[in-house]
Amino acid sequence: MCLIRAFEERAEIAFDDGFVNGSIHQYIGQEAVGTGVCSNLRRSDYILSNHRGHGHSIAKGADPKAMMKELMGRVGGTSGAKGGSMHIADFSVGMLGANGVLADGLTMGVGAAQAISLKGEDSIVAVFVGDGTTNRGPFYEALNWAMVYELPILFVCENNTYASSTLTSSVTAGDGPVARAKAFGMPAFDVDGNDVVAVDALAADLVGRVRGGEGPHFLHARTYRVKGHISRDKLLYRRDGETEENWQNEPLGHCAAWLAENGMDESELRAAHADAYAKIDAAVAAAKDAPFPDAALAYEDVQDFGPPEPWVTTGDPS
Ligand SMILES: Cc1ncc(C[n+]2csc(CCOP(=O)(O)OP(=O)(O)O)c2C)c(N)n1
Ligand SMILES: [Mg+2]
Repeated sequence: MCLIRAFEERAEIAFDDGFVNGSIHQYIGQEAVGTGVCSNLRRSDYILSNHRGHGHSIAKGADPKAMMKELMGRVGGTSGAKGGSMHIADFSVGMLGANGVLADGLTMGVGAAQAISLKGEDSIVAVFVGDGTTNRGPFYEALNWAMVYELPILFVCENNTYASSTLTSSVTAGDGPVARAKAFGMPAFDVDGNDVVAVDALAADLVGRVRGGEGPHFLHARTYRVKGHISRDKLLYRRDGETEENWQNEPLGHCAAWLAENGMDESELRAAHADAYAKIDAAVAAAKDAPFPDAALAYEDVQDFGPPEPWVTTGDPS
């Protein structure tokens, strides 16, 4: 969680300083979800992520140095500098990709789970999806297909309260994501997503059930997007004091209190933070030092069907 927090804070500075093109969606305030879930996965398991994917990638074991290079479009980036912040992937650790198209990770995750099932492997897939995205059609297709084929997949809904500038509750009918998952017959559970110990415990249970052949499960984590939707967001749609109130319950502070209660010395915690920032500062320096890729590489990794067929008309269009 410290590493994710440090990455997101330094990424924002890099963005503000003009080193990152496009936009970045920060995971600050949600670190407990990705960490609690991924700490229960094996390297041979897979995750699919969304547009807010830095935290998921780090939690699954992607190298922050290569990720920072990807954000800055440099040689050595996780996707060869062609993806950027929203398209980080690292197959070597089972991170099958972040995605800028809402809900696409769900359907691809179902595809990965189907492949595992067909091959008879014991890996599982975890897919991260935002609360707002549960109002998109592919969410339902994915849940339905996963249940019909009893696939080894854990759906993780991160309910951070907002979909861009919209309160998700104001555009969502019915009783929310857990009820919707249960409507497909899928076992679905709710947890305080700011409490990493609680997320870890629930994820351990559900990952065990999925791996044990009990089919798809659904984990709904209540949390809060402390930062704006993207880094430039001025949060003008929030009421006064809302962010500050929610900051009181952010997951790193929550976890620090739990660790103190359970006997961890404060100096150890400070050392963990210092270590995380040192690692990320080194990643930023390495990314700034790395060259931009050769322009000719833009034509590699591109599907090429050759020149287009000549246009054939069948007659007079009138
Ligand atoms: C298909 C599609 N529609 C719209 C968008 C624009 N968009 C990007 S993020 C977002 C809100 C997503 O909210 P949520 O699923 O709650 O995820 P969060 O950003 O809160 O993590 C929208 C509407 C998109 N990327 N893809
Ligand atoms: Mg959301």
